Amino acid sequence: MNSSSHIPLTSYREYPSTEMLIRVTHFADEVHRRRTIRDFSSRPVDRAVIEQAIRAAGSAPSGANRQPWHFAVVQSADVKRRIREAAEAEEREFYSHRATEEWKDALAPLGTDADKPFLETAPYLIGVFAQKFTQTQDGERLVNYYPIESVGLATGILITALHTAGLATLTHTPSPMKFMNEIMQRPGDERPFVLLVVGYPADDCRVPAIVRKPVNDICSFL
Ligand code: IYR
Repeated sequence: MNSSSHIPLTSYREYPSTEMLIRVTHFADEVHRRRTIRDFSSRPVDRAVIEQAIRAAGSAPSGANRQPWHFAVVQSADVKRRIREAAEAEEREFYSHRATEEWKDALAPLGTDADKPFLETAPYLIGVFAQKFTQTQDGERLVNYYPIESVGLATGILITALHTAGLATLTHTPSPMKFMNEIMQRPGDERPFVLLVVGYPADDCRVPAIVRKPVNDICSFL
């Protein structure tokens, strides 16, 4: 390995094994409190909180460290209205034609439909985009590796960071999402990954009674 550009690892922190278990259990409890919501309050949120959450997302590992992500943060009521109109048009198609009966049956417990008022109510919409290419300083176009996987990892950290801050999210995926490029002014070679709705839950917010798979059902030790 060419180590000329390597530096000592100074940021790593080890914890005593008892503390290790306490910390990870606390973290697991904390993230298990997170719920995806669809009833948002219009209460404003400090932009600095959004910036720090995005900074956290930017720490995700990525293929060849290309960091192939862009987060388009929408606050403007006008832009939100245009996004809602475009998303609802796609969703109407989805619910009336595109979705199979099997798919609609799977969604029934969530109680979703083509109306997406939260796209205007919530204080922030974050369009997450995956960059298939990186433009170098001298105009060269490099292909990125595992951009979708990398952006998925960054989005997980973003959702967790917002949850830690006391905010709620909805991972909204109107399908297709290509309208996001134009409305959010992103280049055509960026792929919209998710439209993250961010804010406080409405006072009367209700969530579906879902359960999470127990740990023994989602892992195996070999
Ligand atoms: N995009 C639609 C449908 C939808 C699809 C899945 I998969 C979900 O987990 C939830 C909804 C909508 O947002 O209503």
